[in-house]
Amino acid sequence: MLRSLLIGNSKNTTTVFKISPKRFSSQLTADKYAVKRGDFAKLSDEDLSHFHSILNPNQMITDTNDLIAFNQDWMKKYTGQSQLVLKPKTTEQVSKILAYCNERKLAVVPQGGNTGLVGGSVPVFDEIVISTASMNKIRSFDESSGIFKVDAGVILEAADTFLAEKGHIFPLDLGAKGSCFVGGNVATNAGGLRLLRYGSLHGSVLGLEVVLADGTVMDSMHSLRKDNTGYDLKQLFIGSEGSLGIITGVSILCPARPKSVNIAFLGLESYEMVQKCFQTARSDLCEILSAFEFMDHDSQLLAAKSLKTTHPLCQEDETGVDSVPEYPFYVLLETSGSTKEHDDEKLENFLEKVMGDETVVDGTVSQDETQLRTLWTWREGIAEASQQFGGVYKYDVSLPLDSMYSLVEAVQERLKKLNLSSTEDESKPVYEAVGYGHIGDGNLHLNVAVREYNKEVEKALEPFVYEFVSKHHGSISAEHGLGFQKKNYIGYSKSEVEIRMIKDIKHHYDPKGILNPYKYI
Ligand code: FAD
Ligand code: 2HG
Ligand code: ZN
Repeated sequence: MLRSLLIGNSKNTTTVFKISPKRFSSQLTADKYAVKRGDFAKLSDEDLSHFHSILNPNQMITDTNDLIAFNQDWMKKYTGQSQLVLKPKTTEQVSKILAYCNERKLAVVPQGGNTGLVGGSVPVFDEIVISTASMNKIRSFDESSGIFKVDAGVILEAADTFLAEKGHIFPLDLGAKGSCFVGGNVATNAGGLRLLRYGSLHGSVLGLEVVLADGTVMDSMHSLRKDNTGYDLKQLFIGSEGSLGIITGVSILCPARPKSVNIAFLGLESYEMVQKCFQTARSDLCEILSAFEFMDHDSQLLAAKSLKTTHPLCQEDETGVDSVPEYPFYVLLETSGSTKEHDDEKLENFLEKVMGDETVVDGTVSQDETQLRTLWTWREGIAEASQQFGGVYKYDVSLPLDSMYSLVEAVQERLKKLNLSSTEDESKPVYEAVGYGHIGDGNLHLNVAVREYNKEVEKALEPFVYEFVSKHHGSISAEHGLGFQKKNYIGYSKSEVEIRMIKDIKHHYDPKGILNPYKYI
């Protein structure tokens, strides 16, 4: 029976500092992956003086300690050696910086909130980091059309908070919302938790302002829902991961904010039941279904260990904050609509049906905003929980629904066979391989939690995972992108002709290859 929820620097300096090799030692991406430095110019004191003529001293970072955060990614898997971070405030400043870098052949890395999960946002060698952190103005919002225009460096959560006051919602939500930037979201074509409802950014972004490698500004910050004149150029930059230009402005269509939101957190006995539950949700909840996420048992164990609170489906008298009931799978389902009574009734009927025919064996629903947020943490918290033991290998793949979870099982079996995996034996490099994700979008997240980053584990996983995905006609990246991690593997998802066309476009708009080298392709 369904029970109600119980849970109840910048330094003013002109000298080029060298990153101390000792500080990063063997963890440097370039060493770890034996990358050869491209034929780019090296930063000189004259370059610094030039940047000083464009920016204020507090828009330039050269201090060794202050550079660390910009050189290392969120997973602490990739480490670069940049000696300079530039923080332009205007599109004109970005344009002047890129025109100069292009002329000098200085390589650059566009960086947003640095929450990317494929090593795309940090340098490999000494590329200059161009951070959009100081480009954080909301440009305009049209209440009648819902068209919202922002600088690329606006934090996703700040954008959504602004829109909430106007009765609208940003059509993207993800666990990193407090840190990632809208420009970074567009550059990665982020998918997130409600793609099922609001679709991809390829549909909701109406226009972009982008600075090309040579400093040219492409201004297409349109307010038009329909425009069939010529190629839709903005699409080239959505998901281009900093390889084609720096996005400085985004125009996006933001729908009305739902007035009524419900969450159900469910326990299920098998992956088949997860699929059945999704089919029923799609047909019976239909227009009010706004998210359908699944988690396997061990992903919840990882979350429990890191969240240190009682699992939503644990009985009141159960002890231990890091225990999880023995259901093999969990589903978090969200409904969003405009009339509470209508949505409640629909959800109740749905739950009666799926519990009546034992598709679902346990569950709880949110009763208020606090409970709703807490339930989401058990899904959103897995990304962070999976790296609590030292590191994590992450894969974000698209697969047909019926073969989706078999990838997790195949990887678990492979790691066991190779004697790499154990939750108890600390001498084994792998702690656990877990699966979860946006089942409504056909997107699985496979996380392999490790005690430390380890070549043997990486070799066991790659290209094994990509071969599996290719064999099942999936995509090796459903949402996080190619970045550094998958740059050699695009062939598993794209044909030779497609790869050639991608290379042609890159070469055309960035002939010197200064934008985010060593990544993407
Ligand atoms: P960054 O990490 O700074 O950069 C990412 C890439 O975009 C880099 O290649 C960078 O060079 C480029 N880039 C950044 N800004 C610009 C710009 N202005 N112009 C051109 N290129 C630029 N992703 C999802 O898709 N769905 C999820 O549900 C999701 N959940 C996440 C949860 C957590 C806890 C974390 C840590 C990450 C998650 N991600 C998710 C991945 C990540 O948050 C997204 O990819 C996000 O969109 C990256 O935004 P960012 O501003 O941090 O970009
Ligand atoms: C999510 O859906 C994100 O939570 C992150 O895309 C997934 O960390 C991951 O692998
Ligand atoms: Zn995701």
